[in-house]
Amino acid sequence: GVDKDWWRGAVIYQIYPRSFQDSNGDGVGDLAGIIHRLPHIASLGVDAIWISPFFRSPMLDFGYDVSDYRDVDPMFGTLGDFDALVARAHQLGLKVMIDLVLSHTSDQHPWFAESRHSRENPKSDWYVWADANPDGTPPNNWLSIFGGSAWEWDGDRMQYYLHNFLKEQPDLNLHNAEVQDALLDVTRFWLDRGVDGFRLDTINFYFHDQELRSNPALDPADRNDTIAPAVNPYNWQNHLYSKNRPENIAFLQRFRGLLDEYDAITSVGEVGDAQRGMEIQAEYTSGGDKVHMCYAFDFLSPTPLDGTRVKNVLTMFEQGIGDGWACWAFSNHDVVRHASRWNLGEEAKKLYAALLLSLKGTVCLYQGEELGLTEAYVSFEELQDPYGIRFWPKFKGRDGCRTPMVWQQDNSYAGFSEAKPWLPVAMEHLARAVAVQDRDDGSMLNAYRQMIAFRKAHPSLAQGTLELGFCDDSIVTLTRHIEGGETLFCAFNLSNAGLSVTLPDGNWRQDMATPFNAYLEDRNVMLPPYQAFFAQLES
Ligand code: TEU
Repeated sequence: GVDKDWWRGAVIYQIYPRSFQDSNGDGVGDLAGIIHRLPHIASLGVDAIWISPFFRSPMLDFGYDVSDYRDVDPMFGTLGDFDALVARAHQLGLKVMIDLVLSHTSDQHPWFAESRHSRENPKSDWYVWADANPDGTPPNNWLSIFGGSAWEWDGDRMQYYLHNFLKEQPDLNLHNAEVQDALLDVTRFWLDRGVDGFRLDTINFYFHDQELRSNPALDPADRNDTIAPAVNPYNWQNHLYSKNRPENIAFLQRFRGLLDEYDAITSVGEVGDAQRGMEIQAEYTSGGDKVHMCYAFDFLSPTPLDGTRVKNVLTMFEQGIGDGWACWAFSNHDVVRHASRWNLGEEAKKLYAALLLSLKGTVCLYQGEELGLTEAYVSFEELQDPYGIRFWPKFKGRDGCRTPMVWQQDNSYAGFSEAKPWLPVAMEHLARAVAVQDRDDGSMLNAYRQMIAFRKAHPSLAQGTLELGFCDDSIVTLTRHIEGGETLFCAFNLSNAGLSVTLPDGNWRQDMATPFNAYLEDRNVMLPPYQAFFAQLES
């Protein structure tokens, strides 16, 4: 039968389609390009792909502004290409997850055109409309993540509409049951096309407070820049009323009910909440009747990831997640690549990969992470991201992690395209191209392959119980155990100095199938800089 729990502990590879592989020479990646490169992804040993949005879109937020949920943007191909992609991925043993953006649409979506037209049309209540204050100002103090008020004046309706992101991304009103029905129909459309799961964009913004109460200001000590960069005034509010409203639970249950009509479908919700993170993540993923996984933001923040922080985050999840499930990532299309964010050298990158792939939960890798790519520099003249353009130069935007994937070194556009790409190829990435790393046993790429295989060979890593051992800034030790199966001891040296730790009691056998060279001296685990150690308990 089908393993309906395949997603528990799976490794998911995130594709940003604009920048993965161009097949038609327009400088922008496409679905046919992804099909061409699926063997590379399969060679990593991952379980699934998550493709960032490829739906019809004016591309003001590069696909996160959808104008037709049921079609592929011509820039990316056709529905036929999508069907071919699913078929090929399945042949290669890869599940396919797509990125549903249900919280808002593009202002070019026909629903919005109709809704803004008048106050009395069938879709007049499909978005969040509100009158101005008597002095003409917006209804409350809610802010857009991308800058300024979250309210935009519409001269036709003579009302404000809500947008948590760009003004061209109006928020849908999920308090309206017809809107919920329409979004579930969209979901069904893709389930019927054979997808295996969904990444749900900004599920925390599905509902807003219907009384439109203003958000309280945050005490400066409680500011947290994991969601928005510190220069953004959005960070200075507690978004109590604009997100994560109680009505979300019932909608997520409806959504899950639909998924459960199909076989072995999964969902990972983007549940960022700087103030109530753990509580919301547990709430949305527990009970088996809402989303399957929460996409954890804790390791996406600029805060350096030392051993103490790893321990604190893992402890918080152990205590807080209940029967819910986490999905971890170090990098994605929104944040500075972690190699640069944490200033990691080659050995450190491998060590952090091993740590990520040893975590309890599900893991997302972002395209190029397996090559050890650093953040690319994109000049203001070349910048495409509206968020970066808004806050330049204090925040340089998200383009530095969205530059083209590098496939070959000896090609001006790295084998990505025959035309000038929409964002420049980073010259310093060329020596890290897939073709170069493929032939080098000691490469980053092969270290990722080895650690993914190691995770597969040791189910205690993805799904076992987690017991934290000695941890400080430089070292993390964990014991993992799976019922009726192995017990694994893991030690990670996150520092540039040699360290040793003592083995826990018991008879341990070192497992050498990793890219590391730690060793035992009696009961001392000797860990050279940035090395990891794994051992199994002998019965
Ligand atoms: O991001 C949601 C989100 O909260 C963003 O503000 C994110 O934290 C920010 O980009 C970090 O720099 C999702 C998508 O991942 C993002 O690409 C979209 O722009 C956004 O939703 C709007 O759909």
